[in-house]
Amino acid sequence: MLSHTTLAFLVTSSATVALAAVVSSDIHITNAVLAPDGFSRDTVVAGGVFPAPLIKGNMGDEFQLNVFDDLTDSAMDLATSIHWHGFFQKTTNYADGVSFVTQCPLIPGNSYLYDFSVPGQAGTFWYHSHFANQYCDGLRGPFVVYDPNDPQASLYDVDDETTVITLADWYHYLSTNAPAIPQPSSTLINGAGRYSGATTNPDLTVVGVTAGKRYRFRVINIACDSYFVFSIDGHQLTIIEADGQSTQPLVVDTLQILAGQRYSVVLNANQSPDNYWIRSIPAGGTTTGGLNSAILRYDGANATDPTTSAKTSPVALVETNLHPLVASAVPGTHSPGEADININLAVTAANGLFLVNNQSFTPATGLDGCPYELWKKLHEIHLEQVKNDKPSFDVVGTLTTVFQDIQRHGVDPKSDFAEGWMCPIYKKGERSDIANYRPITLLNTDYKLLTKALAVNLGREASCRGARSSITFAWPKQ
Ligand SMILES: [Cu+2]
Repeated sequence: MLSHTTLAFLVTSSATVALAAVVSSDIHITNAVLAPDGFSRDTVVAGGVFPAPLIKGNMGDEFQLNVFDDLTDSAMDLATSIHWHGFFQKTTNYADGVSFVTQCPLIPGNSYLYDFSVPGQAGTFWYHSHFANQYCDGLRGPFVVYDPNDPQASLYDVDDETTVITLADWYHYLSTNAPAIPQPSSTLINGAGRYSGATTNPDLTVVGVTAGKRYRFRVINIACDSYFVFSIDGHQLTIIEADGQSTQPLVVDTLQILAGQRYSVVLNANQSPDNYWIRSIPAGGTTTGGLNSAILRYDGANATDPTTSAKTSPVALVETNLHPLVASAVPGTHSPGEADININLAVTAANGLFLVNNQSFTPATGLDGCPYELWKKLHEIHLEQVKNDKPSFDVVGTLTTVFQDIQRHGVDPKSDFAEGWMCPIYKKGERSDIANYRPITLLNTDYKLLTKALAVNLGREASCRGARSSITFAWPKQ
């Protein structure tokens, strides 16, 4: 059967918003050895599985997703952050999850509470690591916001975790070892697939249906790179949603779906109870030997591979034929170049970089962005701790150097650290004293010991107050 892990949720009613709820969950990011296509590799995953567990809620809900960085495998990235793909995050940028843009990444042993609401948004979304290329190592999963008053509810009978279909590319090397032009080793449908040249053929995903019922399949391309042409033998697909936008129903045989895109399609299980190939074909791919495939199995059908064929002249999705269910007003005159303000974006490439109007994004480094140098140092210290249970080098000396560096750069702590991460340390009874210090956030309670050591060394008393698992050390200004 289709297997989707669903996060254990704590859902509580909110007194302030009618019908809205708070959806709370702890999400642990860990390293795991997985073999979704039969080939074992180290991964970075949420909840220990690929794809990551389904997160679900209803339109208008508030999500409180507490992400824990429990990573230990330094062959891959140890820092992390999570982006919730498709949500507007109006007034909640801090929950958007983009490392070095809207937040500093988490480092091992820390957690970060992503707290956001999704007013007016319902449909099919997903979530993934937004630190370097880490999501290619496995940290990606589905996110569905149901509309209890879905205007298209009459078009389908089943819409639950069994009808979520994730399409992924999969790599047999770590993202940290990827070649300049990565090529996927296989593709996975709901976390199962086969690769070319394998000596054993692992089981493919089976999507079960009952004859006479109509299913809302939420198809999500969670690939790092690949696009897929998706189809189900013997059945038409009625598209009713694209990327969180309800659409007027559009009947197709196949649809091309690019990385990050989502479509809801209604499948009417109106064929004879049997097995049918589900195909998700990347560029240049085939479905020979069960590659890029899963199985649609009717109740009562034998547990065997399908013998069906793809349609020879399928009706493919033409995106311009898709129209929103409810037209939204568009400002300006509805023709090219007639907007109130026209902004030209010339996208080019040079020296391996993409450029927009001749500019390329440069991630913030050093103390101008995230306190990267500090972050790296703390990271090293933490690694030492992970390995040895206690640091094997001169912690006080190292931290002193780091702090001096920071002092030299004149970092404004307010702009460098989200306030919620602060847990100020100050001399007992001298809270106002903090103004004379540059607080440095030493993430994780593990650093309490280090901080105390340093505090003792400096003859200062260390204490920690605050809700989060971070600790701030105040270094005196000169
Ligand atoms: Cu995304």
